[in-house]
Amino acid sequence: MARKGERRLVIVSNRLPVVMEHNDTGWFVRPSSGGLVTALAPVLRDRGGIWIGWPGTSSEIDLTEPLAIGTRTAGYSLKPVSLTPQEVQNFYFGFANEVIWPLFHDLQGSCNFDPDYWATYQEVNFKYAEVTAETAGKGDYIWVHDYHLMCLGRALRQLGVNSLIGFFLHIPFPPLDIFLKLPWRFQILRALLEFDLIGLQTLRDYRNFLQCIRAVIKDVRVQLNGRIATIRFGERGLRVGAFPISIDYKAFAREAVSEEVTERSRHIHEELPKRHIVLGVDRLDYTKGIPHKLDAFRRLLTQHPELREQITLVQVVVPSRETIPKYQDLKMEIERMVGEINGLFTVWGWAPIIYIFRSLDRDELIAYYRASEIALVTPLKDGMNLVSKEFCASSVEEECVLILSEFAGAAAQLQNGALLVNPYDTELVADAIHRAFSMNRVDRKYRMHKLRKKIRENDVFHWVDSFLKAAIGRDLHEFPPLEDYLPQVELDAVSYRGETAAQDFLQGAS
Ligand code: GDG
Repeated sequence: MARKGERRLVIVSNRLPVVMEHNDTGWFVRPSSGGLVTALAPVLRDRGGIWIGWPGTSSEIDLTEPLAIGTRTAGYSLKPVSLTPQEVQNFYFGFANEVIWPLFHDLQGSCNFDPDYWATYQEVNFKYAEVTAETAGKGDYIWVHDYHLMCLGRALRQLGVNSLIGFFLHIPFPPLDIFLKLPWRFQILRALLEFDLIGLQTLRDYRNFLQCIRAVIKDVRVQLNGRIATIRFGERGLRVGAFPISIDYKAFAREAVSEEVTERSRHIHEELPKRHIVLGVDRLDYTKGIPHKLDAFRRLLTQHPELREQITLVQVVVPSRETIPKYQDLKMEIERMVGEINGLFTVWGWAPIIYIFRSLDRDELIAYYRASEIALVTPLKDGMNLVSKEFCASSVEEECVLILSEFAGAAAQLQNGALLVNPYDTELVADAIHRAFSMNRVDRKYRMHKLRKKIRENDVFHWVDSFLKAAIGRDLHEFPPLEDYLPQVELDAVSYRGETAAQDFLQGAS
């Protein structure tokens, strides 16, 4: 139990930061990868806290023991939310991934606005709210993450929770003309107004959000105050700001020079002697622009035959959402293109593309970062993109070049050192690879030094600190350190109205 009056950090996200796996001896837990986990795990590991989310398996299995083991190793407690297969289908694969994900990445043509998805989305948000209301104490700070849980603040209020609640959107917020396509545009914005602080990745997202609020919600007053805006709506007042997420810079820089990583990175280069490595690391997702990138690489080899046998694209694609047909099609498209380009240009002893379709362990990932001369990060749209920052942090010799899409949130911070490209302009991307390949050492060092400084000064702890300062005027170090937690968290009761509140919520939001 937390000491009386002490504020704890309660994180709520769609998934817990672990993957449950089964083998002959039973269930076990391993940490999962992904942007959100990479960003928040170091924070909670240092300070402890509670993480609420779906454990990724069907509700019939008793997860108490494996999760307790996960808790011991993770340094924070995990609280599961159970979802039925039908809920996972309509809420996660349906509303989150077929409606909000494509729409918020400006791809409205890929949306499936199924009203059943919306109904389940609200029900599931209410489920998360019930677990959160049971778990969080009155003084705790509840920090909700991402597009799966945009109605959670509203559900919590209807359950009588008066604590301060923050929300951070990891993906972009779309411009008004795209957002207006959403059939539930009013309900989503209205629900978001129940949070006390809304954090977005960039100033572009922040401006889009405010424009949507002004256009869709009547009688709302928006007061701009530098990078933070105050919204007044009836009795409520809340704040909105841009808080660019980042990485644990020191950890990447430290691990990059470890014996293990140095050895692995040397080995990668020995396998590709005297060749420049161009690295791509992307989740399997149509927003990451992988086919466009492959097309640009084909153009480069066609227009600059002198680069053949001197340059190799190592493209890591991390499996993701593989049961969705659109993602299966994308995988086939990528593999067809890789096969075609390799078939066209390969000569004895050199293939232009090394394609890896699996998740790498962390040391291996950092070894690839360290071994590569160029990183090619070209999403069509991305909330931030942590890979670009991790590559720079791991580039300890400061001799590498980052090519970055201007549509990644990271471009706002990294524009002075990276070569910015429009990922749709494959000729421009090919030129940028050529430029990076030919860049002299002084320029490379100058650019990478600037990039690393920027990321070092704006690391993940800075991100959490600025969000919490705006939320409750506290620094991260003012939350109790890990040793102040007992293994089992005792709960403060909250005013709880059960069924009636669930019905109010559903009626109010539909
Ligand atoms: C969302 C937003 C936003 C990747 N491959 C491996 C691996 N990873 C880790 C990387 C990085 C993370 O996954 C990917 O983060 P991104 O930011 O690039 O992208 P999303 O997963 O789409 O994340 C994004 C982010 O949330 C945070 O707010 O930046 O815009 O879409 O940390 O290192 N990790 C390991 N093996 C891999 O093969 N161990």
